[in-house]
Amino acid sequence: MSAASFPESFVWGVSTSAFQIEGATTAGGRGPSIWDGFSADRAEACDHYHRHTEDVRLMKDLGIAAYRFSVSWARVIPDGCGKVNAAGLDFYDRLVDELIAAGITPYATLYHWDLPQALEDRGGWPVRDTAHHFADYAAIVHERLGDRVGTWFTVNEPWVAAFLGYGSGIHAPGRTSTADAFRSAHHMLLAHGLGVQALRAAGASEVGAALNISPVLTPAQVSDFDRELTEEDAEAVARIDALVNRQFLDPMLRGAYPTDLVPLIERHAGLGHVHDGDLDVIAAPTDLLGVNYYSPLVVQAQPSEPADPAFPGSEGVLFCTVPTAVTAMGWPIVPACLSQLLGRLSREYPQTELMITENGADFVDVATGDSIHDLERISFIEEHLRALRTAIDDGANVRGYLVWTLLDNLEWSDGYQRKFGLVHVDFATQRRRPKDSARWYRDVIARNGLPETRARRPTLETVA
Ligand code: GBH
Repeated sequence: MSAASFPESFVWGVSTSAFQIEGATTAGGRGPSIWDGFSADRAEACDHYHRHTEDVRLMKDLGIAAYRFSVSWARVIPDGCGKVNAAGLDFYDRLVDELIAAGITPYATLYHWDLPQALEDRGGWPVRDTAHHFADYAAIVHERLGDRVGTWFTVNEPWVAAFLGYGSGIHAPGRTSTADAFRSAHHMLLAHGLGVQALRAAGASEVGAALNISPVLTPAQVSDFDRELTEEDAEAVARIDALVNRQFLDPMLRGAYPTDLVPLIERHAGLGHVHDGDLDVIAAPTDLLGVNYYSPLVVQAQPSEPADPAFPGSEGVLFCTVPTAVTAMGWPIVPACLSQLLGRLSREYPQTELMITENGADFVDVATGDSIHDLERISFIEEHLRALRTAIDDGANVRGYLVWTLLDNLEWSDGYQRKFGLVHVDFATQRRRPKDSARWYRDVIARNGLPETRARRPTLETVA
């Protein structure tokens, strides 16, 4: 294997999510979801519900092997439980057929944040029943697609859905209760476990979850991972790591909450919502861990700092900006964190095969005529692929890499201004145009490896 090539069986692809691309929020019998009215922008998104054939063709042109999409719960079961909407299932049925005809393996995610509004009206994720409704929904989707979809992700990034949706309130449903955020997190874990059981019982071949795993570092560690920490900084790092990462990894993969997190959960939410036996359900064996990696969280101890509502218990922890390159959203670009993260997961959870289920970045793209020059995106992906290659050399078991994302889309609370796509979308006309990064990624896939020469970041002049 040359320095820039990947294992022969390596799986290349892209990821999307239903609410961010489908649009058609009232078409074909879909029920409302918590996100429909939450973002200030109209939810027409990429109108993928009507344009899926074109979008599958775009993916075929990229030469990808795998496409991870999410299923809209409210399209399949408009009230979240009870009556099934056949037209909703028909949509995913057609999509899967088209993917297979294009030689693309479908990977389905069952929950990417778009809870049916009807279930939110009954209490949402803070309520335990929601986890049981999720398992019923999982079985229904599997019944229709399971003959062609082999790989299933239960929940996507439960930390974000619980702590931004119910804690800080910057995501739908916009509630701000720390107790509810912890309860939501537990019920999403339970939904995962019950979902795994339901999918296994139905004969699913592979199941897992996709987690946002953010390495937590001090500013000094960003340039030197091995830097010794003061006791205070080490404690701050461990506290944030427990909240964001281990709160989900440990129950799923070790059958227990991290011992350093339990007192915090108890203080904010009690433990009454954690029933006997739940952790056995949550720890049902899985086949694959989806890793969504964007950037590290950089923190240091700072006694006067108040808690950030998205990170309960973070009093005394300062979230820092560091002098690295950043994406347009201001997220630090630290590709080496990806190697470090994959190494850590391989050591601490060795039984689990890994897959990068999301990695990508938003930048302000430069258009010249019909072309869209997104060298910064190329460089971002390239550097992360080099870091991934390093981790594989060091023994990490990584099946593949999925770019976030195929299309410029509806970026949650940030709306349409954020551009994460390999393909540009003109939201006035819905015209799609592959960016330079799409062509570059196609070449990477075709040669199963990186080009010999690195992409150069554009200079300030070319961006202006
Ligand atoms: C992913 O989430 C989503 O799965 C996807 O739908 C979305 O479009 C994509 O990223 C781009 O945003 O800023 O304090 O919350 C990524 C979520 C963002 C979670 C960065 C951790 C850092 C901490 N991650 N975030 S904070």
